[in-house]
Amino acid sequence: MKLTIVEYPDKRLKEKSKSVVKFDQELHRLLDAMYETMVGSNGIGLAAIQVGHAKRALILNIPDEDDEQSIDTLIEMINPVITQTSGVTTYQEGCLSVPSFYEDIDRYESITVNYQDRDGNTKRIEAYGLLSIAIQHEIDHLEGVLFIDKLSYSRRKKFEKEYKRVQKEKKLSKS
Ligand code: QAP
Ligand code: CO
Repeated sequence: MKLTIVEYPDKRLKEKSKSVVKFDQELHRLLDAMYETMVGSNGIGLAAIQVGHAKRALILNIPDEDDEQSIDTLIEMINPVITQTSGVTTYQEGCLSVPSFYEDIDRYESITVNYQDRDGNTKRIEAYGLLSIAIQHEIDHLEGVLFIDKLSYSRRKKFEKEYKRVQKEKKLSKS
């Protein structure tokens, strides 16, 4: 089932998500619905809070070297924890919860992440490139942090102005 994406400035995006303790059918249904929602919105990453569930769960679907995005490249992370970081990199990020806005954000270049899969099995991944950036972006969602929260004061002001203008235009085009 395709779910509704929570959009900024909805307060739910500031919530800190809770650890998952039950790896049951309810969790599996949520993850399946998140996948459908992400793919249907042309996203490459989605955290549970973006569909209104404050659970430490996220999914990623980064296209591979052949630029193929499919169920094969899907990664589901439950209760992820970054255990190692190195280097710094900058990437122009966007977010399904902040539509039509993109800004350069600094992230760690590579990270090691411990997490659980949908059945509760412990996993570890070493990530670099776009996958590393996407994981950091999604883990921020679990803490109630958006990429726009990382902007300098002046860029944030510019964002608020631009975003309000676009929201107004959207409303007008609907009425
Ligand atoms: C997070 O972002 C991310 O504004 C995932 O109109 C960001 O899937 C990972 C999207 C940067 C790695 C690098 C955004 C789709 C999708 C939009 C997304 C839009 C349509 C964003
Ligand atoms: Co996001």
